[in-house]
Amino acid sequence: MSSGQILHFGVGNFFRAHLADYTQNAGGWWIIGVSLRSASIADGLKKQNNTYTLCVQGTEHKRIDILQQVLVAPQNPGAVLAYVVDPRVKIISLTVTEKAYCLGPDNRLDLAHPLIQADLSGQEPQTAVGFLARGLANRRAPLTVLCCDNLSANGDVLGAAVRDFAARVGLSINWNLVEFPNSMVDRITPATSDELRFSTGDPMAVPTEPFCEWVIEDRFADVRPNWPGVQFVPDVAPYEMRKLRMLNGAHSYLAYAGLAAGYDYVHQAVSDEGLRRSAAQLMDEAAQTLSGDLRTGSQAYGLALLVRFENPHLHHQLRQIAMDGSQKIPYRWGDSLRALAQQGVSAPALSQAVTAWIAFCCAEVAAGRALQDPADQAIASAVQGPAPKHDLLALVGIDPALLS
Ligand code: CS2
Repeated sequence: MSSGQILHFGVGNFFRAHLADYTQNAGGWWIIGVSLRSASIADGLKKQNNTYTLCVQGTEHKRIDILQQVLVAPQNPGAVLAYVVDPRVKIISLTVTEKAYCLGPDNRLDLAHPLIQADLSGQEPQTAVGFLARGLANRRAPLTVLCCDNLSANGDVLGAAVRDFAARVGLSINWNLVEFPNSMVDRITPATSDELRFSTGDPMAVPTEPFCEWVIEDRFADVRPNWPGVQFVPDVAPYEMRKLRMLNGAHSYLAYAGLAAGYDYVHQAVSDEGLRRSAAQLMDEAAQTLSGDLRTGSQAYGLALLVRFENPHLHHQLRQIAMDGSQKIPYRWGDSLRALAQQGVSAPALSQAVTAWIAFCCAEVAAGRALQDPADQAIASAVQGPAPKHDLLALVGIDPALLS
């Protein structure tokens, strides 16, 4: 059995239900967590010896005790950098959400992003990309950087972002030592409710579904845990396209259309006949952009997704999924819309989804609610400007001509 340490950026519920669970099942490995911003998760976990209850709906309550410690990067950036360099750390993994990569519309590092500007200026890093680039400049041992966020070609994109950062400040990095495999991650993991905290007696409990999936490009610089159930493949792209375009694509549609219809949770939205039909149609449209076996099996995959969405025990809030639309929509709908246009196929359900997002933005601004989106200001000015639809579509890189 292999052993080693993983340094993990982003200690939210998804990581605690996915990578932490898989790694505990593998045995022999420890995880050092890093919170890039708030201290609340680190503080909460520290009070209970860095352990917590993973509540796998319908099956088990499992104690996860694989975290050695959780660092809060703004409190101790030097310690985080030291771990990036530490040869005992064989893998650095990330679940920091789409927006934390600070990418521009071309999926490259946005060098004008205020946090990236600050990191480039030589201050102690604040971003994952800044920590990686500055740490890698001093790294002498092989390292695998494993991005586990819902971005297309997530490893390639992160690798390019780190390279762009390093090039901008003239850091010299031994790239032969580092691999950035792509990966597809899947496990529906809602936010923790007060009810769950109360019923488990664990303020840091994490609810999740029984289903989980992880497909990783088999490109590691050094040893890795023997994660049970993980598929190691030469090319992750087909799996990642299927998951992003079908699962996440339908999720985002249900979020925007479901909120407009007055629902709070995914299981309610998917039980509405009209919304369910449109979500299924969106998945059918997305499936036409897939290739080979995954396209052949897409109908069964889509049906299984509807069953997962129907799960009434998860209480997965539509508002949680609706967050950060500007960051999610390009991968979830934009890529499918472009692929279908190239095939000359119309996409009414995907177009309906885009319309639902536009309506959601307009409704939130009209109601005076703060948009939970890093592009909140741009969205608000688009909505209040002369051409809301045109300007909102430009924000997510969707050409109006693609919509049916
Ligand atoms: C969801 C995802 O919040 C969201 O945007 O679509 O977190 C989704 O639950 C996961 O990707 C499922 O693996």
